[in-house]
Amino acid sequence: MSSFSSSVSAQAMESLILQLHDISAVKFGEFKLKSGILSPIYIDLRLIVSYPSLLRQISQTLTAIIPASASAYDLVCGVPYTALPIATCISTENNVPMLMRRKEVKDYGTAKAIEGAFSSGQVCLIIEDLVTSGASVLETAAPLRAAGLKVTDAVVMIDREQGGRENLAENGIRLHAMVKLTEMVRILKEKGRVSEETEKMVMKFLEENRKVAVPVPKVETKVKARVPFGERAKIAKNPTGKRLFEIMVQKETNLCLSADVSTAAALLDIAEKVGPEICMLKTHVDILPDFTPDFGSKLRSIAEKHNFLIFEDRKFADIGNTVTMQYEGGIFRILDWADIVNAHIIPGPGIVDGLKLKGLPRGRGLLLLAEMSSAGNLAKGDYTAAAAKIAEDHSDFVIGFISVNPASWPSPGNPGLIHATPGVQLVKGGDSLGQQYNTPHSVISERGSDIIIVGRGIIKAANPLEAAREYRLQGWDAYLSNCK
Ligand code: 5BU
Repeated sequence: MSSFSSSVSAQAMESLILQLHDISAVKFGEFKLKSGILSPIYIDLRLIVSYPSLLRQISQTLTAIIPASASAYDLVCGVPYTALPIATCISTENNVPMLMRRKEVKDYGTAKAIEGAFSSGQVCLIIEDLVTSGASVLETAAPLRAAGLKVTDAVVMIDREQGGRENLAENGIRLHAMVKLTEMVRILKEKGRVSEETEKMVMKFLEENRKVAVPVPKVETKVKARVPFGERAKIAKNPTGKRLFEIMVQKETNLCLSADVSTAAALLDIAEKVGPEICMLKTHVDILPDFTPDFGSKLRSIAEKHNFLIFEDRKFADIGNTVTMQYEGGIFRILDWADIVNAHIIPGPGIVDGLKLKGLPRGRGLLLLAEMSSAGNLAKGDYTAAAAKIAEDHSDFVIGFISVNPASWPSPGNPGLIHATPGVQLVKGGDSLGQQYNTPHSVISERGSDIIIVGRGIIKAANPLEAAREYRLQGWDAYLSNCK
């Protein structure tokens, strides 16, 4: 293991910042960002490769800022691409081996996601140039962790102070930044490089953009010790609910993939690839333009091969008589291939009776929508309590709930019923249409859910299989942490 000392003089730091300004790695003006917004500051640290002396100083400074308490590393890995030369310098100067993460892994089966020699259990320090939300550090941590490496710390040149530190901490990674962006702007102003007016404008911009991040309310509830899934399998009344618990134990996964891809072909493809990582695969069959009647049997054979259940997220919401027809008939014939469906309880318990009439003889299971993940939804309080009551009354068919914060429910409820939660990504936040994300750790170990349902966090990742592995590890670790 290597050891780094910690201390950088204010003078050395100032000199570095001035040099970054000299080479225009930090620029002031009016710049259009990828997101379309106009920014008064632009940072491009790719330029440092053209200034070897500066690159060396940066690497030495990054080495020096690691606190002694977090200074033992077996390996370093830079976040591609800008941080790669920095990581190389840190590696050679400190004689610590380096790893490289491949950004594009074309063939999931054979291509390596990480280049270099390592063994499972070694500690890897992540090196990054600029941290905003922390997402790119997490994307690099994911394959490293999936390969059995420990990732606990990341060292970064500039922290934009836009939630990165908190998001990384949430994922078990401490952030060590050479300089915060606001500090950097203040120093440039002090040294006469920018006017007071520019400084104010940049500070205002940074403050306003900080507000763009979707605030996620702090969860106060703590989960008491869990009944392990294996025990709950014995309590579950419904055969599909029982099987789901058993699969989770056998495969050590509480991950459900929400396969919201654009075609049936792509869905079958991702089911085949990610199948070994999941306990359940969730579909929205009505979004598939190339649906054919053999879709169900094709998906079922993949599910059998990889031992996962199929959950059609149909969200039935009509009177009992109508849902019997919607469940069984039409083009999709959901009853024939979906192990599990879900329903709103807005029509009252008759909807459960209707679905049960068709589903129970086939051994199928039902999840009730007790809560939702989207901002401003109305499924709370008495509504959630009513869902819990209906589930208890029909626990031969109802296998559990779509829920968001079951630890906050007044009663812990029947342990034979399962909780599955959508709105999960490695970083807290949301999308532009009201979706709200919590992390696997927060969903499972703080909010007391059992299954994480992940869509875009996996399917939009550069490498969906690796992303699925990372979610599986995080979800399962969070479950185990409550079992102790
Ligand atoms: P995402 O890409 O991880 O945001 O996808 C979430 C999926 O879960 C998507 O298929 C939604 O339809 C589904 N979902 C949800 O997001 N929130 C809810 O409350 C319920 C379902 Br119920």
